[in-house]
Amino acid sequence: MKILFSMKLLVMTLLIICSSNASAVTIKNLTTGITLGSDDFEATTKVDNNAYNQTASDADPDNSTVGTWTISEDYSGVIQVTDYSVPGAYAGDNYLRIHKNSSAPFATLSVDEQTTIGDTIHFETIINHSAGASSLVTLTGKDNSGSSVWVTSILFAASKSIYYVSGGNIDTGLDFITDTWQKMEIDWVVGADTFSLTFDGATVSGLPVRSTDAVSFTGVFLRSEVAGKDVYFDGISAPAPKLSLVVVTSH
Ligand SMILES: [Ca+2]
Ligand SMILES: [Ca+2]
Repeated sequence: MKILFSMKLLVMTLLIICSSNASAVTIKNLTTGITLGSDDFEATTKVDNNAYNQTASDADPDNSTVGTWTISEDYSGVIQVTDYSVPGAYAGDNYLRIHKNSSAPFATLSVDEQTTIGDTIHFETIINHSAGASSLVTLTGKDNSGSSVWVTSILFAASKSIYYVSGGNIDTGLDFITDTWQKMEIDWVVGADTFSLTFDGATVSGLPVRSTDAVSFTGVFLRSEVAGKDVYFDGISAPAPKLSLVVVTSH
């Protein structure tokens, strides 16, 4: 009886740990269940401890759990993994800071190319804009000839409105708050002409893709759009499971 009771407790505890990991994914193929890209920036080799400085020594993300980062920056300090206290990490100690300088720096998380038409791709991140900042978050794929195309682009405008980019910038009706960590999610079925955006729990579906030519999925790139402003990303994988209190009453 006591063994059975202990087993029950163990199973309940495992269930709680599993459920707290359920949102752990940045990029996942929901059809196959395979995680394609994941990073919480806690395992990166170097961390920038300071506010933005373009000549700081390089501290690019280089140790994602899954997927591969490519950083495009003209000065080493422009895109950095940092633990600087402003705004501070959403989870853990570290987060990604993308500063916009006179060039157009961006960070790309590339994944194993997904070529099965009809598979559902899910992307999620926690995002935070400094006041006046704007950003572009784009899922990428390839067309039939193997050329890269931009599948879905979400523009966070300095007006705090969220647009999708498809033959122009079109208001989703969703807004964001500056200096605040908020969750964004994109769901796209490989080959589909529409996608859905979920921001802070509110979902808008049926948004036209930027390019209808994509027949595969290859990753996501993140860009800051307003010179002198920072955009931050974190929580790309879930923090370590929180300790859960399990109360069991015996009769
Ligand atoms: Ca850098
Ligand atoms: Ca983190």
